[in-house]
Amino acid sequence: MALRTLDLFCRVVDNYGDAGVAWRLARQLADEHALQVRLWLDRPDVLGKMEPRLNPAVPQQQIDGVEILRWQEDFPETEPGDAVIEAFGCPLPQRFLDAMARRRPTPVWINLEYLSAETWVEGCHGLPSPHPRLPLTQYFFYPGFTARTGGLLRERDLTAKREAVQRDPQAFWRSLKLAAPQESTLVVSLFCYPDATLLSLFETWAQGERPILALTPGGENNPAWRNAGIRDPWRQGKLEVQPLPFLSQEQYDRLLWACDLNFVRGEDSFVRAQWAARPFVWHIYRQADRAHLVKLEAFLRRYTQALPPSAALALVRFHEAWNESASPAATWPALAGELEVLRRHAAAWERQLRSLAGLASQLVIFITGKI
Ligand code: TRH
Repeated sequence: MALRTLDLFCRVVDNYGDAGVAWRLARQLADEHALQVRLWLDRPDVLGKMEPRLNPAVPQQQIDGVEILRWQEDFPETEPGDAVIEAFGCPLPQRFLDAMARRRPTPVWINLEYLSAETWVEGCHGLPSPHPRLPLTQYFFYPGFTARTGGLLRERDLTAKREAVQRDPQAFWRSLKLAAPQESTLVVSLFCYPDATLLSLFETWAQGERPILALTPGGENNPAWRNAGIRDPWRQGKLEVQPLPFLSQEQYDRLLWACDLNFVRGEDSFVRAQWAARPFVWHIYRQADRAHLVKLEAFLRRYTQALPPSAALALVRFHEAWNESASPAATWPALAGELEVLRRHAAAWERQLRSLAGLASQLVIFITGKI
């Protein structure tokens, strides 16, 4: 049997990443794999921030071939599709699970996990987990950075779109109503968690030698910016800070492509920064017992493997400070001194990642093999 219909469930735990990843995946499955996709989302308002075409007040709507439905507590009787994906282990409604168990054939059921660069991921990717009561088996699907994982979300036309903006970013700057930055200016995008040491970072940049333009999309929603007193554009020493509104996901991608250095966070912007083929700094999502630092180290170990020792050290030290909410004053000069090396490395890393199969294609192949 062929794979035609798919239900994707997503609960927003926190922030934007859950909805952001689910939306990218849903669109890609519909667009590139011609699947009929239903995206069940408990917080359409969160997606509405990234997708201006979405009306969060409407419980059911169609965008880019994806049917977006508000996931309500009182779940309606629904015939499940050929495959069901729960994003990040969000428990499915009991009524829907019962319907999955009744369906013939039963849907292929996937738990799409969070991204990690840790080595154990390869051993867990694709493992089955039988339901304790119902005749259903769930499969763990792990995104990752190696051929033995589910890979990363990457649209077919991503490279071409990125290269077009990077060849000529003028139209993009105009679309943000910004003048094109001077060649000598280091253009930085900043997206981070509220515990970031922004004021120290800005003081360090203001006192540096190179002009820096810091663009801060969505800063108005982040207490870190409010604490740093950023509302309007301002200048100090070599630094100019330009607040930007929270951009659509597509515009945010372009911003990452157009900048020289991107500060990103969580999961989705972290992946998109890698596709931007430009240096980046990752503010990882904090977890209990400092588990996030193990993940950070695992990623940095992979990412820095092919870097000269001085650039690797500069990048690791800066990440340690940034993720421990320490002042970046001591670690910034070394990082700034390695930016050219890091730029070449980011391009090589992107090419290497691009040589692996993308997540949506791998998912379709995996599901088709189980149908
Ligand atoms: O918002 P996040 O912190 O999301 C996090 C992570 O996903 C984390 O792993 C998860 O556990 C937690 O949520 C619950 O960061 P992330 O993952 O980068 O998601 C941000 C999304 O917002 C991403 O899809 C890009 C998008 N975005 C825009 O569309 N416009 C913008 O202006 C900005 C700054 C982001």
